[in-house]
Formats: sequence, C-alpha cells, structure tokens
Amino acid sequence: MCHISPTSKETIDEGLSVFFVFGVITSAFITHAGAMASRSAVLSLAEAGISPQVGAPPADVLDPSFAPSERDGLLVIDVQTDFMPGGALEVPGGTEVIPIVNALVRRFEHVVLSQDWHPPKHSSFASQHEGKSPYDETQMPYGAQTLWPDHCVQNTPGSAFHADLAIPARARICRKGFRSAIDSYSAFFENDRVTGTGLQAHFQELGVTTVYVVGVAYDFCVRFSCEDAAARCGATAVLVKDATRAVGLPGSVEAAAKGLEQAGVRIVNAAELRS
Ligand code: VGL
Ligand code: ZN
Repeated sequence: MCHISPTSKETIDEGLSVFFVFGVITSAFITHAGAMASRSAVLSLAEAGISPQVGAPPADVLDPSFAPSERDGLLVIDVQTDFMPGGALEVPGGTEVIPIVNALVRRFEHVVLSQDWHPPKHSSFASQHEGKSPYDETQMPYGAQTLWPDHCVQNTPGSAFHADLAIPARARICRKGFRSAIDSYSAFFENDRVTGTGLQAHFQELGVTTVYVVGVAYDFCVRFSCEDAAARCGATAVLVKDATRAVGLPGSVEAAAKGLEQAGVRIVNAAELRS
C-alpha cells in the first residue's frame, strides 16, 4: 500500500496515554478519550466494544484451494442492520451476502469490518436539510452529496453488525462517517477525498497488498472502497461480486461499474477465487 500517513495506533496511543496520565477524570473526559481513540483508528473488537459472534453457517461456495496469504486482506463493508432489509437504508437482498461473507471470513487472517458510524444529525441525513427528501442530492463544501434517511447512528441497534455476520476475535473495526460535516463512503478516505480513516496505514503495517472487498452497498461504500484501494492506495483490489448488493438509485449501478473498471478493480464471483 502507498504512503505512510499518521497511523491508527499512534492515534489510539495518544488517546490512551492521556487517559492514563490523568487517572482521576470525569466520565465526560473518558468519553472524549474514547472518541479520540476512534477518531482515525482501526480498532480491535474490545476497543470498539463489540463481542465476537459466530453468525450464520457459511455458504459452501469457495474452492478448497483458495488460501489467502499474509499479504491478502478481507474488507467487509457495512454489514449493519440499517443496510439490511427492514433497516432504515435498506439494500435489497442485503442479507443474501452474509453466508458468502462468512465463508470468506474463515479463510482470511486479516479481516476488517467497516462500520458506518454517524452522530445524530449527521450532515448526510436528509432530515438536516430543509425541503430535502431522502435520496435527493445537495451540495456540500466538498462537492455533491446524496442525502440519506437517518441511518447507522452511533450506538443504536441500526448501526450494529447484523446478527448473522461472523465476527472472529481477530477482526478489526474501521469506523467512518463520524465527523458531522463529512460523509464517508470509502473505508479509506472520506467524501472530501482527503481525510483518511486509518485503514490504509493499517493494511500497510500488516504488509497487505491485495484487498478483497465484500458487503454493501455495491454502488456506494463498496464501490468507493474498491476504487480507493486500487487507484489511491496502490493495492490490488478484488471485488467479490456475489457477496455484494446495491442500493440502486437512478444511474448508480452503471456509474459504479464504470468507476470500478476505470480504477482497475478485479471483479469475480466467490466460486472463482483461487490462490
Ligand atoms: C452507505 C449510503 C450512506 C453504504 C453508507 O454503506 O454504501 N450508503 N451511508
Ligand atoms: Zn452512511
């Protein structure tokens, strides 16, 4: 992966050392230290307050020879309740990806789950823009922005990972979209295209050079994560097509296909994966 930016660990350590130096602190400050730890960090499950879960049985789709190496990472995008059927921003067929994702999760040592993680009143919510409805577009200082129903609000049931998703203890969590003024589709860079999430540094520290991407939504967070991995981070990006589903706004699926091709993202079905 390309350039080294301030690492997620440095950011975590900063937050934690402040925490330890000031032994007697108010609970508000503890919250603040927690917020710092998640600012630009890729978190362990414990740091994110998430328990491992077994999830639904894995699909039997992978070729036995597919054995990811130390240099391969799996990036699972936003398999959260609000993006699943019945959720606030539902992706049709979203739960169908889960058994395939779970099969992949078992094979990879390096697994990162991205988590859309908005404060209440996030600027990407249509509810914060007078006269606008969900799925309208608006202009933000950083460019055009689609407006969404309120979704994935931090620490609400809708922001939790789906109960059927396998979450092994070794998984890491990459939160995005937690700055009120900026949305983040990509798990690498927010929508201003400048602010990093810490994921690039995380993969770089591990020596990961190929990123396999699955999850939702194909036409937004999956698309931009793949494009950034390939075009901005110098990784090989492999999108596992049958392990993703689209929101499907007018033109969004076509735009995604074009963008992915231009960025040089490899697209395969899970059963085609080989080492
Ligand atoms: C997403 C819209 C808003 C996604 C996240 O995960 O694709 N889409 N926030
Ligand atoms: Zn969002």
